Amino acid sequence: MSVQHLRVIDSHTEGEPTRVVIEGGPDLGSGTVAEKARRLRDEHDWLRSSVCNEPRGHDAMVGALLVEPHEPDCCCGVIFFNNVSTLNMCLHGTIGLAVTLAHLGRIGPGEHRIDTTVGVVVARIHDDGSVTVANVPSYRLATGVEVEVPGWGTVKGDISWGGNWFFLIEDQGPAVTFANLEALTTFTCAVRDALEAQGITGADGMEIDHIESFGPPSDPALSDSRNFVLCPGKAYDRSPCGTGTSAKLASLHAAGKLAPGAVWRQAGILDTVFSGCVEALPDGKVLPRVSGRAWVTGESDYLFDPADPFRHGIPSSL
Ligand code: PYC
Repeated sequence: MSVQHLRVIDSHTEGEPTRVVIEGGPDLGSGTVAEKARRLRDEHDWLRSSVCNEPRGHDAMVGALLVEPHEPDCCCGVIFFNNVSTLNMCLHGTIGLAVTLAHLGRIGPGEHRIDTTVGVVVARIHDDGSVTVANVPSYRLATGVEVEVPGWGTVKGDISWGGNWFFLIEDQGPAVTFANLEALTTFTCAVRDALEAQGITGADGMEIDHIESFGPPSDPALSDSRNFVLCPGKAYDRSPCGTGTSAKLASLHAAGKLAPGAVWRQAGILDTVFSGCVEALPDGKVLPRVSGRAWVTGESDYLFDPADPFRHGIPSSL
């Protein structure tokens, strides 16, 4: 492999990190972003591991590789990934990407189409620097789904798509507070394992790889609900999770609890907030729009010394 270096820009979106690779990625050939993502996963996993895993990264890191878009009129394509694998979509990461591209002077206020693994999303950069992302069409696949979770009993939830597959749980398991991070991680990992063991999946057998637990807001003046989101692997989302908020909006709409255009304020475990609303689509799905803020925190050049046994990262134990 002839890689000399990678150039990355770090940001965080409401607490959740995004590391955008702007230079030095491998040639992923032509085709759709989904095809390029498969090639990245199957043939160039060193990039994901170098960016997200120690010693450069950590378990909560989300990476974003800029690629040529396939869909027309897009400013870029992007492949998201984390400490264990590529991700379908990442909305906090899209906000981080938009702020990063603005920091580089490549885009400015206004709307920008971005080609992702699961479809085109549109990021609008507002004059105050906040970003609204019109996500991919989202929907509730099933409600009241029961899963037997060893040690926790029967857990009931919705299965919804918001760019990733989510199992949404309300008022079950440990209370959704920062003090309960460890118990929430244990609980949601047990739920995810049980879903897999019992063959409960998203559409087309796709794995439900995100588990989202909801509780009351810490302050109803600031948000409508607080969540804890377990990401693929064992790290939790420090932000309210944009695809998770989209899945929640789709579930609320399907339950008749969220009218088109009405605003839902979703707090994450750090009590930072994404606000969102839906537009109803003719096929029964919804188009979620989710807003949040991101801040650029650093720029780095990564060096790859052939003598360094960990130049491509230490595999995550999670
Ligand atoms: O914001 O969509 C999101 C997300 C997915 C995984 C981590 N964050």
